[in-house]
Amino acid sequence: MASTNVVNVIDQIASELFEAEKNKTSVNKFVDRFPELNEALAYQVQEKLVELKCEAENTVKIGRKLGLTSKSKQEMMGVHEPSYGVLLESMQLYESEKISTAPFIHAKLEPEIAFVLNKEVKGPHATVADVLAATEYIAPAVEVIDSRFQGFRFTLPDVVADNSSSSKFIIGDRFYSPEKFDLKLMGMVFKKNGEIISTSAGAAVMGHPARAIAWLANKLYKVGQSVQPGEVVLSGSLSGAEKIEPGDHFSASFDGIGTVEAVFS
Ligand code: OOG
Repeated sequence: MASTNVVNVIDQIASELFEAEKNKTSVNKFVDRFPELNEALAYQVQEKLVELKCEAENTVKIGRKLGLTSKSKQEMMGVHEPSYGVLLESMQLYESEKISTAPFIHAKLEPEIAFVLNKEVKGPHATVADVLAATEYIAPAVEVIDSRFQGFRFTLPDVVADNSSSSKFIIGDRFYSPEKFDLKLMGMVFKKNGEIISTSAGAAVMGHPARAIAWLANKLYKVGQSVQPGEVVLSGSLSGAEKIEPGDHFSASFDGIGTVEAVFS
């Protein structure tokens, strides 16, 4: 049973993060104000925040995202462990629509490989092979991340509480069985306004993008959960995140599975 004090801290942080997103204002890191905010408590804040968002947006959970699964992202953010967050139906956007930057605080874009599962993946010893056997299809994706923290500055518990900087995501409309591909060697070219901004391969994500999902299943096991059939999972950025400005046109092309594009206004 959580003590009243802990419940108050969870509610307080969740509501400040909820208001920050709604009002497009950023907040300071919470670890300084709430020294008790560790990773485990932060995941409880995340759950509360997701509850508030589901209620306010009349939406439902459809999957999870991994964050900070690549060296380039860990170095960029100064956080050296992965995190996960929850994806909601209201976060999904489509390639054909122009995305307004108006609701964002200081959004960035990341190229990722999306997995859609048709079987449960359960820890504590889930492997890459278990994830691949449970994957119905993979697809190219981009994630819009938008931290509620000033200057994108946070510690691991802060970013966990903030639903791992989740904002929006787009999944390309062609789907492939993972069997035909060696996902560690899958090349990726990330472009902004026609210029290449980074190149990478699947192995940038924990050596294999499916390893990020195995990590997620093993992490969820500790709180009595698992990755569920039907869930969409974004396996984490293959490269550094790129700032989004109105008028930007991004594309992420993956060897063999095609390109996903995102246009902003
Ligand atoms: C945390 C989320 C990073 C990824 O794929 O690495 C992330 C952040 O950098 O704000 O989603």
